[in-house]
Amino acid sequence: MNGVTWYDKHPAFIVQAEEPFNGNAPLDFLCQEFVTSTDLFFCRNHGNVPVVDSNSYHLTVNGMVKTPLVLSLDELKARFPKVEIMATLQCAGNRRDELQNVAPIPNELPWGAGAISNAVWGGVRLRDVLIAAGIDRKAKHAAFSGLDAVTRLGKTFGFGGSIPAEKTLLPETLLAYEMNGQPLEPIHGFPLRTIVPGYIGARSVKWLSTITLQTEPSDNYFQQRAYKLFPPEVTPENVRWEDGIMLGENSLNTVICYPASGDRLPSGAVQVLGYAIGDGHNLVNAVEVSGDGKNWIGARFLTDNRDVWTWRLWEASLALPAGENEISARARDTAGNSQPQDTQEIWNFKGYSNNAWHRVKVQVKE
Ligand SMILES: Nc1nc2c(c(=O)[nH]1)N[C@H]1C(S)=C(S)[C@@H](COP(=O)(O)O)O[C@H]1N2
Ligand SMILES: [Mo]
Repeated sequence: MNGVTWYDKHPAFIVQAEEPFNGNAPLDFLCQEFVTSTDLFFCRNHGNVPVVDSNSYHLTVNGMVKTPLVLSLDELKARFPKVEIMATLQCAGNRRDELQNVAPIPNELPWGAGAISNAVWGGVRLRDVLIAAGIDRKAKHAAFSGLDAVTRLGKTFGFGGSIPAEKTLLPETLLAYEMNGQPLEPIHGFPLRTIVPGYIGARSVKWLSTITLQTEPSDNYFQQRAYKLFPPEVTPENVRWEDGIMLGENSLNTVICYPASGDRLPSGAVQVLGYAIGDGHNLVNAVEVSGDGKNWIGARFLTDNRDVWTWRLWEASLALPAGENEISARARDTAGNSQPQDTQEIWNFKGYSNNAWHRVKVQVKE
């Protein structure tokens, strides 16, 4: 694999799977940039990367609207004002590997803590498009469908999912055609994707083909089966899919990006670096770090952005004794929410939403 770069990704990019293509930046790269460079932005795909011709491409808006729309990319750009929003995408499977240490989670990617990245998205407000189509106030959900081909349960279909109608009308929810000032890369959804700030990455549907306004959530596999949360006692054998919670907003999370587990560090103060992300409604306003699980110190935020859907990078300096040390990090938000201490209580058989305190074990030299 050395020397091979996939989809114009950085040589340091860690490829989790080649087909479908999944990968992320090393954590020490990730925490160095507030806005992640596109070549380090994580990729999460469930099917192929479709090659879409932007000249013949069109977006369909249908369902509970007065005037269904079929828009080319040029029409979309000409009819609606362009806006830019900075938003962090996090896959609900971020940090699954720690849940897999509690009990096996077969057939799911063993994501570390790198399935998250931050970008500036350019596009039009979904709200503007839905107002132009005349959204019916009885519509409760907007269902999105992509042009890729995913096979599940013997059927092949485009990846899809939905968000509540209220979220479609908020100014941050976009139909994005640009990422970090450039047209979307094919791997990130060219020519158009949804960006749903504050929500799990799965609702930011790439290669967007259709938006359908309806009374119920999407019937797509990725809304009805995958990306649902179950209690720890539920297994693939006894699951009743309709009982799961459809994931929407992110959960409050923080991760130590540097040092990494297994690092051998010189004696003296250790600089600890990481990211924190809120639940989509409340701002993360405290990150605490500990070397012994008892004494905690406050981290310093390195970034000023206070949008609730944008991550915050932080730094702390920790004095550690020689020998093995476990560094822990935890965050709180302006509503007083905190994170669960351990992975056991939040383990779930699909491996989603791990937001337990993050821990790394390091060796400090004499
Ligand atoms: N059409 C389509 N959209 C998709 C996906 C996909 O497989 N197909 N994956 C989703 C998931 S689970 C995540 S976390 C984000 C990842 O976006 P990225 O690959 O641009 O980082 O895209 C979402 N949109
Ligand atoms: Mo995801």
